[in-house]
Amino acid sequence: MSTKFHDCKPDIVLFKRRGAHKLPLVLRKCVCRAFKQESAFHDQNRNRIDQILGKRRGSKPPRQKAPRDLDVQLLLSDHVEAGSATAVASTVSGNQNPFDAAASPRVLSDSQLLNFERLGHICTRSLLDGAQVTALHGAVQREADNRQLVALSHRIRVLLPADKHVPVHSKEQALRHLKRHSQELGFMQHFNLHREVQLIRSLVTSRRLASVAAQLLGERRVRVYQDCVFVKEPGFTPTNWHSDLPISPLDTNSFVTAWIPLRPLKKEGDSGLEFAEGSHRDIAVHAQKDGSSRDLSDRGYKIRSVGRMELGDVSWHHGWLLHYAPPQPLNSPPRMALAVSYFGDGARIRRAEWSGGDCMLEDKESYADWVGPRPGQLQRGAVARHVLLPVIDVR
Ligand SMILES: O=C(O)CCC(=O)C(=O)O
Repeated sequence: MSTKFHDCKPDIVLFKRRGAHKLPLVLRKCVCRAFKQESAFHDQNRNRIDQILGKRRGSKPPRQKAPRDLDVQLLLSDHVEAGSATAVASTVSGNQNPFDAAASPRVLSDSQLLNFERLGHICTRSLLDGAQVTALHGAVQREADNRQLVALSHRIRVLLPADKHVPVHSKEQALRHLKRHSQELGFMQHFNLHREVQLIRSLVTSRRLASVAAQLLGERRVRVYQDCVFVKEPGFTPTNWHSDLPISPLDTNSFVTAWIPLRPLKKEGDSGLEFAEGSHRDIAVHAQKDGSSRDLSDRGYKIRSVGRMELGDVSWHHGWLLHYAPPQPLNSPPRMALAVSYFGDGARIRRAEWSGGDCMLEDKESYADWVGPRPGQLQRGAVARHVLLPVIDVR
């Protein structure tokens, strides 16, 4: 990357005039670095230039630096190299959020950003403190135990819409019904625990987590779309290939999910995520009949598993990236992962339903409170700004 900035120099003026946010992230970083280096060059050589021009040092008041484009300032202060971490960290000083108290925001490397752009996923190792994840596990487990029947009714509504009124009396009865009538059990889901549990709210609104989302998306403000706990009990079937954005009501490309296993996951013998690399850039795949094309064998994607994950590791995938998870083996304990999805502030709600239709059902539970015709809800086409979509400003 560092040898490439010269190529970008002529674009600097254009870049400033047009607004950095309209360029792809990798190009923005490249141009931004060129801009930084160009300014440093002028600062270092100003005395020499003044001598050549016959000017005497100190004879004139020092020249004011030209005010920089706001986006450039953001990229510089947000930027990944030494020194910038302090700038980012200073914005969180005094913050009581326990996840931010434990560590300052993680600054992503160029190769992580590039991998996310090209492949659609990355894993940030040890992003969270292991002991905090263990505490989260306890809090999530308590909620999940209380909500099991709600989650199973939701699963019946999604997988067997015609049976949506079937009463759910017990876990065993609901699982029997699902296994008898659907091939696809996959998981149980618990949505938006951050609305109930302070520790989870602290995590999803922490700069520790949200600043990674913002860097990956090239945003300065991100909103929490939802959190969702995915529980896969031993013997639960695969999570089918899908991408997250068609299931959401948002009209955006700026969407990322942090997937946080709540116990360490083995490479073999646990149901970790697998990704169809580059599929987030494959527009043609969405022209398939169901919008998600479950048979990927002829599309040439490289399938990559997230592999072993330790406590505190976080896997990130783009909203259009196709992903899957294998069955949870019978001889492994349940696998529980907290998925937190963020989107760039300013996204709108899609005007029309996604043509895939039924896949909208899965997240409906999550967004039903803020999308709709009732007072206080957002209409289609509106900017998705709502008290139920917490915003995090990572500047
Ligand atoms: O944990 C799983 O099995 C599915 C997770 C998922 O699809 C997601 O986080 O987007």
